[in-house]
Amino acid sequence: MSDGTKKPTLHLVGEKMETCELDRAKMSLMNPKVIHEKVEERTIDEMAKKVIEHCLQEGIETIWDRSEMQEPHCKWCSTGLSCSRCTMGPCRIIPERHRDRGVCGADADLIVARNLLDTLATGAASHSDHGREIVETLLLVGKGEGAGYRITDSKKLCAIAEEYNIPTDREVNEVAHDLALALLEEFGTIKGELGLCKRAPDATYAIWKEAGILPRGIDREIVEAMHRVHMGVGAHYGNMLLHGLRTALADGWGGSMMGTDVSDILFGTPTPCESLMNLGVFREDQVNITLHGHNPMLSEMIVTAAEGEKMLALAKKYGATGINLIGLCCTGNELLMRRGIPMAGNHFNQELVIATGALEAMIVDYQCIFPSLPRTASCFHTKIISTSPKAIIPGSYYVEFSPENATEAAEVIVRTAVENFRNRDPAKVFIPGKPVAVNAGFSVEAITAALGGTLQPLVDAIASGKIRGAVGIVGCNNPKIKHDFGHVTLAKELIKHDILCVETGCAAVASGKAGLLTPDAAFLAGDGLKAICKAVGIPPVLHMGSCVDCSRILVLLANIANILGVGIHQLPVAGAAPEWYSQKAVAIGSYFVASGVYTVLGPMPNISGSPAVVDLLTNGLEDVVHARFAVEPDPVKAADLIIAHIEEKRKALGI
Ligand code: BF8
Repeated sequence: MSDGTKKPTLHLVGEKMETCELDRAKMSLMNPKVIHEKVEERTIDEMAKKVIEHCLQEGIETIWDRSEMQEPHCKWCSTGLSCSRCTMGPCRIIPERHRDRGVCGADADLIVARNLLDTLATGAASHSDHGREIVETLLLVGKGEGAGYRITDSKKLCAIAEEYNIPTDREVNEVAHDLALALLEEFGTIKGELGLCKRAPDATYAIWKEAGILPRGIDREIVEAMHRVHMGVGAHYGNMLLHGLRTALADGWGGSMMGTDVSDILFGTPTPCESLMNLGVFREDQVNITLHGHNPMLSEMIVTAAEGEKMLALAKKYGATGINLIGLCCTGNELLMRRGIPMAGNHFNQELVIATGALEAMIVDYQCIFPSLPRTASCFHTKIISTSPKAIIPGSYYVEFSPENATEAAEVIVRTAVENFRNRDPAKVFIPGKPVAVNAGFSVEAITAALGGTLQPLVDAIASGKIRGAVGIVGCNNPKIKHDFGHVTLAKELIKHDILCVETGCAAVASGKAGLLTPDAAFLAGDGLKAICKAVGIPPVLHMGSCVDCSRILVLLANIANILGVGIHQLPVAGAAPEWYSQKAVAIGSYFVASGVYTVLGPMPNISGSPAVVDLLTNGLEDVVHARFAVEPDPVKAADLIIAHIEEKRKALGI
């Protein structure tokens, strides 16, 4: 945490970036047919198609161009068979050349497992460090030093405090102070286990105990994972990957869960709301600001600053009619869930928003932010403003943001954006169309309230077969899968078969852009799910938040399992990450599986160089945690796998 005593100022990091122009002639982009084919193979997002076409015509580089330039990908790295951890190497396993061990003696199984554990721990660290920053802000509020922040949901504060045996019959700030300390303690606790794991059903908890994967502390598991991947420590692939499950559980039932819960305490627990989505949310007559990244600590303060009279007056002085805040990726999901702020899109929309030519500033904190955004922005007047000392981006403008200087920093940032409106070139503005309606805000509390204060009606609907089961569709975009195609096709297939979808992250945004997040989308569902959606007034695909909010899915499953008196692994449910790319997604998929949820991945992880590792993850884990991974890039076939799994679980439960 920064000391926050310095007055926030804005400065350019390094030099302004050179533009990112494509060599159009070399890439055959002078030919409209080539452009059309490229657009069609890149995305199903209709607004994105128009902007991608515009980018190709103008020669503006995007993720898809860079992906093409990287092909063919290294086959050793793609299969996990390369290791560059130490200077005895780097090494590659090439059996046909009799290179079946690295210099240190590690074989294919170990190299693959080490790489995977490293990837997973990176993801768990990212979520958990985000969670820690939120809890540190709660501590400041508890101390009366959290200028600009306050407790918004004191009911949730007290409910969680009670889980930690913290007395609640006192001032909320005192409760917040003690809860923050109890949660921070979980990062390095010597209690031997994480308190939030007690939310799991008894049967699930018992499985973790039996398997030796009950997490002992958030930082501890991540540090131990890093220790195990050092040369000469972990030598058994299975032993290493079991620790991976423990690390993932520390994320899902620890760091991520805190990120969700404490964000709710500080900024409000989401309730159902209506908003708009896709690249059509830009306003030609207003100052447009996108909020991109993950931590609501920053974005909530930007919203407060942008809503103030002072900034509105400044916007008007420069000829704008107002300030239009727009969400992207998980920050966008946080703002949509709690404040109904419109969203431009998900991961692969982040460059396209700049190419609208109508973006005054993109404000970022960390995670999933392309380091090349300042290059894209250099084609326009857009300012990329980075804010976290952990993620300073060359070519961006930087304003250091901390909870202590939040109000002032937010004002500097919004002012910079507003002042940039006068630099917009109207000739470059390209807003591709109109946005679609979405409903969001489905926290566990909101779902429970919509059902009359208990999840029993949902359990009854599942038991009667009106709803066959539920699937958490989560994760990213990946150039190996057509943008949004995996998410949307899978969700449509599942709801057609009366399976309720609960979604987070970029998956939820894909569904939103495709029109699945409205009660009207129930017409695409099977008769049973359609009837429930109509009776309750909910969409067949529920937006449950950002990626740390995958912890909401865990709590939902735990609550359903507790009503039925079973473990999570017995429920007719599944997880899916049809377009995942990130280390964080590996952590999420792993804590889903470790919690008992069969999980189908779209893109294959970089592990195929070890059949033993593949077999452990897709079969062997069944004996350990009663769940496993599957990999199926075709979303229709993935739906078939999930439907078969759900029917099998229903049969076992006798429903
Ligand atoms: O954490 S879904 S691309 S934005 S990693 Fe990133 Fe993936 Fe989107 Fe949010 Ni999650």
